[in-house]
Amino acid sequence: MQVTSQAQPNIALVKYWGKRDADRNLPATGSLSVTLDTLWTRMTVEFDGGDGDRLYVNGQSAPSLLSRVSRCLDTVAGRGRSGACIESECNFPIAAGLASSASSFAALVQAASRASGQSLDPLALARLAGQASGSAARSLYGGFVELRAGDDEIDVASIAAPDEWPLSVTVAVTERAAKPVSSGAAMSVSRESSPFYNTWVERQPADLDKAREAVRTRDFAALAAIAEHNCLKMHSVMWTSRPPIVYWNSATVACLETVRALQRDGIPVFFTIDAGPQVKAVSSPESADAVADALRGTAGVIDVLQSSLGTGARLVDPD
Ligand code: 2P0
Repeated sequence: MQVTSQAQPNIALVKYWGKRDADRNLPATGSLSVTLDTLWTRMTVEFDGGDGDRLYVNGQSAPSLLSRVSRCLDTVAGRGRSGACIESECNFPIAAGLASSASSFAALVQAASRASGQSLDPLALARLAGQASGSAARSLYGGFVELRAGDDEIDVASIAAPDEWPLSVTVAVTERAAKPVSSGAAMSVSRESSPFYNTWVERQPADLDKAREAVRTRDFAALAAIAEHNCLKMHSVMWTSRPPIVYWNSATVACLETVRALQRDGIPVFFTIDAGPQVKAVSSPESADAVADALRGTAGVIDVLQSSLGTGARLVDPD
C-alpha cells in the first residue's frame, strides 16, 4: 500500500539545542514552536519488497540521505520489514536552517506507520519522529506546540490552535546551500565545549514558562522578548563552542537590523534564527506584508517566504 503524508516545518521560539541521550535522541530540554502552513514536505512510502530501500527527493535519487531514512523506517516498521520506496517532495530549500528535517521525518513516520498497517496516535508518531530528528516531533502538531523533555521520553502537545492566535511568519532566505555542520554534530560540540551550555540547559524551564504564559495570554510583546532572548542565548552557546559554530552571514545581521527598525516604527514583529543563516520574522498578519517588503529590501536577502500558522502532519491523497 502506497501512503502519502504532508507535514510542515516548525519554527522554535524556545529552542531545542543539546541532547540528554544521543543514542535515543532525547533532547536535553523542552522547546516551544509554531508550525507553518505554506512550506511543506510530502512523503510517499510503499513497502514494496524491493531490493533494499530507495529514496527520491524531488524526483532525484538521494543515496546520501538514505541511511537516516532507513533507520527511521526500522523504528516505525521493525527491522524485519521489507524494502521500501520513499518519494519526498519539498517546496523549500533542504538542510539550510528551514527545518526540512522536521517536516520530512514527521511526514515519513506518519506515512510509514500507515503503510505498514499501523494506526498510531499523534503522540506515538511524535515519539517515533523525535528519535529521527528532535524537532520533527513538534511537526505532528499544529499551531503553538510545546515539547516537554522527560527522563525517558518526550511529551508533545499543541497549546494553541493556528486560528486561536493567527500570527504570520516571514522567512528571509540569505543562503540556499546546505549548512556546513549538521545540527546534531553541532549540538554535540556545544555540549562538550561551550562554557555556557549548562546554564543554557538550567534556564530553559524558566524561558518555557514565560513563553507558555505569553501564548496563554496572547501577549505578543512578552512572546517577542522571550523568543529573541532565547534565540540569542542559543547562538551564544554555539559561538562559544570549540570549534565555534557560526551559522550567520552578513545578511543575517542586516535582517536583524531591519527587524529592529520595524520595531522602532511600532510594528509588532520579532526575529528568530535556527541552525542556519535564515531569519524568521514573526508578526501580526496585518504587518506581514510590511515585514516582507522590508526584508526583501535588505542587503543579501535572496528570497522571502511568507506563511501563516498551520496544522500538524496529515495523510493526503497522492497527486
Ligand atoms: C529547534 N533546531 O528547536 C532547534 C533550533 C535548530 C536550532 O531542532 O539532531 O534537526 O535531528 O535531533 O531536529 C534542529 O535540530 O536535530 C533543531 P536532531 P534537528 O528547532
